[in-house]
Amino acid sequence: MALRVVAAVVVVLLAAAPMVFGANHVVGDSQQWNTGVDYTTWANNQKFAVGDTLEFKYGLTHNVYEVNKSDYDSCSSSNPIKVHNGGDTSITLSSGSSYYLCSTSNHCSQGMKLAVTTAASSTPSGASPPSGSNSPSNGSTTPSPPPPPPNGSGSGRVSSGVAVAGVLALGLALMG
Ligand SMILES: *[C@@H]1O[C@H](CO)[C@@H](O)[C@H](O)[C@H]1NC(C)=O
Ligand SMILES: *[C@@H]1O[C@H](CO)[C@@H](O)[C@H](O)[C@H]1NC(C)=O
Ligand SMILES: *[C@@H]1O[C@H](CO)[C@@H](O)[C@H](O)[C@H]1NC(C)=O
Ligand SMILES: [Cu+2]
Repeated sequence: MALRVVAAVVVVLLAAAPMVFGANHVVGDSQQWNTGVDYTTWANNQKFAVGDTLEFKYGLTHNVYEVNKSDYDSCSSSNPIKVHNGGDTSITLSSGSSYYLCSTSNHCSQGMKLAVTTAASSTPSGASPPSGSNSPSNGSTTPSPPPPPPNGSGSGRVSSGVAVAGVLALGLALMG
């Protein structure tokens, strides 16, 4: 009996896990994808992770061009990586930076442009390892500890889900 309950709980949680993975960021929140919105400020208040989705909602006079950094900086829409139309565009984020703008008339230069950078997943950027005088002599010294695991990533959310599953299963097993 208890085993069957535990099995059912685990199955349900495993089935639910993919739905937990990846937050959806509605660009501009209630202001959506529009002129007159500061998307730099908006993006600075978001935490983007690999696997999250960006959802652009916009009127049909607008569009979403994915461009490279220099085209983002100069508001050039002549070499888009991808073009989206239709008023509701979802984009799944991969690692690194991506750049978006609206190509309609001068909307981009009026601020209708967005740069998104996902959180670094493993190695911290910058800060090269110290060299020379400070390094310990080799041989008897213990190896330096491994870098801490990244937090706030999708895998972290999944493993916390697994931990919750374990606690629930244990509780049910003790009660049953
Ligand atoms: C962006 O694309 C343009 C046109 O293909 C190219 O000239 C430019 O070097 C690219 N910039 C970057 C940062 O990749
Ligand atoms: C100590 O490390 C340096 C550089 O990492 C290396 O050149 C040297 O051979 C090492 N010495 C010993 C005794 O392992
Ligand atoms: C990761 O942990 C550090 C220190 O524990 C914390 O300052 C940072 O905000 C955390 N990052 C995320 C994305 O939770
Ligand atoms: Cu526009």
